[in-house]
Amino acid sequence: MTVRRTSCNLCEAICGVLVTVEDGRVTDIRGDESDPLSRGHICPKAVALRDLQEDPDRLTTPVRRTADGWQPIGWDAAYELIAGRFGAIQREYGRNAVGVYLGNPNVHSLGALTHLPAMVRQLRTRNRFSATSIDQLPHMLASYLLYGHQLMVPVPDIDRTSYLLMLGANPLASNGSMMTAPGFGRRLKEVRKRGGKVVVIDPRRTETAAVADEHHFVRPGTDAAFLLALIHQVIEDGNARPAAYVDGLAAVEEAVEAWTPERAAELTGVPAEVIRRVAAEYGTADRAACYGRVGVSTQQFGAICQWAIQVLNIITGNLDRAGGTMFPRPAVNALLGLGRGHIGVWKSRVRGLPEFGGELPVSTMAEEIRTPGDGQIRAMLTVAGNPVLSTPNGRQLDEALDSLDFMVAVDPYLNETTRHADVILPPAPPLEREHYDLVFHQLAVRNTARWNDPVLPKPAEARHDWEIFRDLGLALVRRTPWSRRKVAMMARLRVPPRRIVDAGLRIGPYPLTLRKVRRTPGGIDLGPLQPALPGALFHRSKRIDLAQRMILDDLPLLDALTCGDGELLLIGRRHLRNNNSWMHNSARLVKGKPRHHLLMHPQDLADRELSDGQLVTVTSAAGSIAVEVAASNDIMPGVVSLPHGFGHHHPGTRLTVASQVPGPSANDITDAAFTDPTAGTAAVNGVPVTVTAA
Ligand SMILES: Nc1nc2c(c(=O)[nH]1)N[C@H]1C(S)=C(S)[C@@H](COP(=O)(O)OP(=O)(O)OC[C@H]3O[C@@H](n4cnc5c(=O)[nH]c(N)nc54)[C@H](O)[C@@H]3O)O[C@H]1N2
Ligand SMILES: Nc1nc2c(c(=O)[nH]1)N[C@H]1C(S)=C(S)[C@@H](COP(=O)(O)OP(=O)(O)OC[C@H]3O[C@@H](n4cnc5c(=O)[nH]c(N)nc54)[C@H](O)[C@@H]3O)O[C@H]1N2
Ligand code: SF4
Ligand SMILES: [Mo]
Repeated sequence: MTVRRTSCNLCEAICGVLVTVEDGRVTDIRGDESDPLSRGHICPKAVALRDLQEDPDRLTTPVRRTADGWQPIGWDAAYELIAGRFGAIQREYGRNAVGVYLGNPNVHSLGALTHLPAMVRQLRTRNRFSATSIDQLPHMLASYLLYGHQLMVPVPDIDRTSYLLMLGANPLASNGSMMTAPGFGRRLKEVRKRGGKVVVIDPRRTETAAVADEHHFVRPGTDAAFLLALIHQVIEDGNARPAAYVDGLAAVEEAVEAWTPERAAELTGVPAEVIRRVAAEYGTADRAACYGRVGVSTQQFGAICQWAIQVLNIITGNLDRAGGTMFPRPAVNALLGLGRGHIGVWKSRVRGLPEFGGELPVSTMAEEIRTPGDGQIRAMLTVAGNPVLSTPNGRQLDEALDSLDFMVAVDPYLNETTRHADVILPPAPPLEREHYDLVFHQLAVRNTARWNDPVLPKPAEARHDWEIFRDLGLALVRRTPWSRRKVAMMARLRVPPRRIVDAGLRIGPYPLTLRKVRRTPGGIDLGPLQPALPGALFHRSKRIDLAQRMILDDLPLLDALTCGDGELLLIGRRHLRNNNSWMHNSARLVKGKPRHHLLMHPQDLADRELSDGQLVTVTSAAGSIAVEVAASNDIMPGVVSLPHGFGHHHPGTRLTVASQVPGPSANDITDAAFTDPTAGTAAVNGVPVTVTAA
């Protein structure tokens, strides 16, 4: 029996775990007290690392679709087949005829971060999509505009703050996002124990709202009005005192002039006196942090919301001070590995939505496959993504994928999306991998560094994800004519992740090497966050300009907001034991009470003569689904809540446990046409729906 240290990569909390291995099998997984960031915290999903390892449905060799069903294929034969087919399709229809979707687990894998972008670059296509545009794009846009780099994202300094204002986030279920703070619940308790205050703004009285000092319902999609009114009131109270390196306050003052608390109250449902009081408390707190997550990103005015949150923190002097919002300084600087960002350099072919950071909004993916013409997508590569369940109007995408000439998936499961593939390449599971977290140290509330050796050996015939990207990349490059760049790229693809991490540590801000970090397997503590401005800004001027034209020009769009009498708006939710679209195949995680119900206020049920538990039809502009409804006093009247990631009832998948899990896919009724006008982010929250008896 041995106990090995690693960290859980299933969510952004990156908890340290101790894994007990007996005779080559995992027998126990628990929290690692020696991890300076997670301090022993884990959640019920950690044990699923073992289920992933042992799941008989998990693919362990590449497979190819044939007339006789799925057949194993050798790795090299698979790479040649794929490079050949992609090449032929691009020669015939142009390079944009191959599309790519990169899904969420890529950011949780070292090998994907070090080797996937280089491989994708070999496809030279502009039809690139990822989960970003149904997730954190507005955060990245705000950071790009204000701080000059898309990943220079400040995080609440939760361990020192005295006032935390949270919108559209439920870290007690999600364990925190764009903010790596394992043990979020305990950290919130500590804020309150220190005499601090936690305020939650959410259309549902969430698990997080239950442990906060205050919770206020907000009408979905109207947070921008609430935030502009806060800024208005902070300025009116004389509490706007931005740092010397900040410009544009006068333009902001003018832009929010009409956004009085009374006007915002009418639209948001948050009473004017609450807006006034929160503004006063926020404006005078000695250390305050405002944080907004998925609920204020994947909604119609997500870009305005995330800009406004930054503006609120900046003008109250809370950006870059202890207990406010701060910039992490990780041992490997992830910002250097990624461009600063750009927006609108090209537009999507059919609808003309802007690219961001080289990717088009995922809401345009199905139409780019289905609409004939020059530049139409005829082949797709998906990597660690299940967009049939996770992107708007999944049914339309399901049909679109079926119409492709060729599709490849890098994925361990034959699921709702990968069932459309011609070839599936399964990477080795997390416990067989080495890991250093490049992304989430960049978003962590404390600076730490940690390397994980693999817990279990990888079978000889299995491949790590980085090896798949390397070999597929090489197969693609080999087909191009000789050039210096070709030789350099081939050399680059062959550098293993650990060497990239070592180099990153050596040029990083601390005197570290991979060897030094490995000596402390529980992780090295590099201390609390430190002030970094204005020096760390990527703008050459070393100044922050609040008055971003892109945002200010779109503020008048908010005039279209209404109080929406009689309307129902759909929002999403997460549960501690679910993980997006892909962990329902763990029997241990899915057991217990069903959690797919549509939550609805008793008054809304009564108005429609519906009753608790009844099967109802939920209809939006995109389609309709049938689902059981559950009465809840914790949801705002006029709002219904449905989790995404369910709907595992497609034929041709290999998901023995998940296919028994009840519940439809929420994204069968979210609408690909409903996007944030500023940046094209999918608005999956605040979708107008009707609910009737099924
Ligand atoms: N309605 C609604 N829709 C949403 C959201 C919402 O709140 N509401 N949230 C959105 C958000 S924030 C996100 S991030 C997206 C996520 O949506 P996706 O990007 O589709 O990601 P997942 O649903 O996590 O699907 C993960 C896929 O990767 C595979 N996988 C798991 N581990 C690995 C691995 O290590 N390597 C590889 N190659 N594959 C792996 C799984 O089998 C699965 O097919 O969903 C979005 N969709
Ligand atoms: N257990 C678990 N953990 C996860 C995931 C998971 O699927 N399961 N997914 C991971 C991923 S990919 C991500 S991106 C993060 C997301 O992390 P969070 O953002 O914390 O995710 P949610 O729990 O969906 O919380 C979003 C909240 O927004 C609220 N909301 C919806 N619409 C609005 C609105 O218009 N205004 C306001 N103010 N609130 C609104 C919802 O009611 C919900 O409480 O979680 C990650 N962690
Ligand atoms: S909170 Fe749970 S899922 Fe997230 S890293 Fe920790 S143990 Fe894993
Ligand atoms: Mo996400």
